[in-house]
Amino acid sequence: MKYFEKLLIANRGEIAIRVMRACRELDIETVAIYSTADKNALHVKYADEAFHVGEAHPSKSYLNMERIIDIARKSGAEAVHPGYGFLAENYKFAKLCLDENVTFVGPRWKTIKAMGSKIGSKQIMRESGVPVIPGTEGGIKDPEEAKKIASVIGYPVIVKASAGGGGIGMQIVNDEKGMEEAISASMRIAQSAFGDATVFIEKYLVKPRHIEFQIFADEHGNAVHLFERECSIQRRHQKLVEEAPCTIMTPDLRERMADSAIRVAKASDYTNAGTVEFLYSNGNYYFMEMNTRLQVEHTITEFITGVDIVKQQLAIAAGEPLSFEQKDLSIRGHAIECRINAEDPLNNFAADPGKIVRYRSPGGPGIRIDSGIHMGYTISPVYDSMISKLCAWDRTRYDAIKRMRRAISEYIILGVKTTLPLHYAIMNNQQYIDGNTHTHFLEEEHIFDTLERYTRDEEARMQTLAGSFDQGKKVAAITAAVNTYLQQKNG
Ligand code: MV4
Repeated sequence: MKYFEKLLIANRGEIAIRVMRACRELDIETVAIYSTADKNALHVKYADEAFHVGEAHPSKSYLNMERIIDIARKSGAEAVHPGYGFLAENYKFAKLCLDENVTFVGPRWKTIKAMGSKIGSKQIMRESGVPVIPGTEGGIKDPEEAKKIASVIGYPVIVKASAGGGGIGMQIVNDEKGMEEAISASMRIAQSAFGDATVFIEKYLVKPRHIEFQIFADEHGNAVHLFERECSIQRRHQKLVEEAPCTIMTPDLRERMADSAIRVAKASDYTNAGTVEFLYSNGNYYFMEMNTRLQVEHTITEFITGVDIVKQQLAIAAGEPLSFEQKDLSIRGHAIECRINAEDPLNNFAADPGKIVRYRSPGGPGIRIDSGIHMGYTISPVYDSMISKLCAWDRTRYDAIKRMRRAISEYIILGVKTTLPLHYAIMNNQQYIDGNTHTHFLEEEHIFDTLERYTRDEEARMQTLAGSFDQGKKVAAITAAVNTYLQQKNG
C-alpha cells in the first residue's frame, strides 16, 4: 500500500530523512525543500527532488507557508509532512493545506489550535475526567484572585503562559508576597514571546517526572496508545535523554494513564500521531499538554513496539484505518535515546556550531542513529544544534544502558564540542542506573563527579580502545572537560 504517490517534507535534517526513509520503503516519491544554508545538506541528497525554499533564516524558508504550498503544487506532491518544529504545530499551515487541497500529515487544524492553548486544553481535559494540576480554570484577571486560589491550593504555585511552550514565562511563587511581581513578569514575557499575555496559575509540583504517552487515532474512530516514554532528564526545557518504558510504571498506573491518554485523544477529536504529556509526582499524574506532532523521541517507541510511526502517520493521513488494535501491541525490551548536540555542557550548554572534521558513528546490535550530518559538514548557527539521536535497545534496561555506553565509546565527533561526555556520565550515574530520574536530575546529581570517577576507573580500558579506534583525542577531550569542571567547582 502506497498511501500517496508523492510527499513533500516541510523540514530539514534528521527528521526530513527519517520521513523520507519511510517513503522509500513505501515507494512514495519524496520532495525536499532547502534553504540557502542547506544547499548541500543530506536531506536534499536523499530526496527524489529538491526545491530551494528561501534564505537561511527560518522565517524566509522553512516557515514560509505560501512558498511551501507553491512547491507542493509545482512538484505534484499530494501531501505534506511537517516533521517537528517549524510548521508542525501551526494550525494556520494545517488549515492552508486543507484549503489548498494538499493533505497535511497530522491532526485536524482545529485540534492543533485547541491544543495550542494551555488553558483551553486543560479545560477540555478537566471536563473529560482527565486529572489536571489544581489551579485557576481560566486566565488570571487580577493578582488578588490569584492569591485567593493560591491560598486554597497552597504554595508554592507556578505562573504559566497559556500560549507558552518551552518553559517561557514560567514563574515559581513561594508565598503571597511574590505573587504580584511573578504575574506581571510572566505576562510581560508572554506578551513579547507569544503576543498573548494570558497567564494562569497552578500548584507547583516539586521534582516531578515527565511521562508522556504516544497515541494514534484514525479517521474511523479508533484510538490506541503505544505506551509511555520517560523524558525527565532535560536542560533548559530541552530533553537530553529519553527512555521507554518508564522505570516506575506499574500495570495499574499504566492502565490509568493510558486510559487518560485515550480520553485526551477522544476529547480533542484527534487524528494521526500525538503525544500526551503528563507530570507525575508522589503517585499522582496530571495532564500537562498535548503535542500534536511527530516527536523527536518517537524512535524509542518504535524500538519497543516494532511499529513504524511515520508509516502509520502516512496511512492515517491517507484515510486508512489503523492496522492494529490495542491488544496487538506489547512492550519488548527497553530503549534509550541520547540527543547528541553540538554544545558545551560545561558552559551552560552554549551552542558550538562549526565544521565536523572527524566523524565515525557507532553501530552494531540494538543501535540506531538518526542524523542529518556527516564528516565535513558544517553545523549552522541558524538551526538547532542536534548532531544525532543515538538510540540503544536491549532486552532489559540495564543491558540497554550498557549498550548505550558501548555506543558512546565508539562515537567519534571532532571539530565541535558535544554533549557526548555528559551522556556518558549520565549512563554511569547510580541514580540513573537505579531509575531515579526527575526534572531536576542534572542539577541535583553530581553528574560531573561521576564522569570524573568513571574516567579515572576506565582510563586504562579507554586508552586501549583509543589505540585501536584512534580515539585518543576523544579521551583527552573528556579528561579536559572533567578538569575544567573541577577547576570551576574548586575555585
Ligand atoms: C510544571 C512543573 C511543576 N509544577 N508545572 C516545564 C516546561 C513546561 N512544559 C512545564 N514545565 C513544568 N511545569 C507544575 N505545576 C515543572 C515543570 C518543569 C519541567 C517539566 C517537564 C520536564 C522538565 C521540567 C523542568 C523544569 C520544570
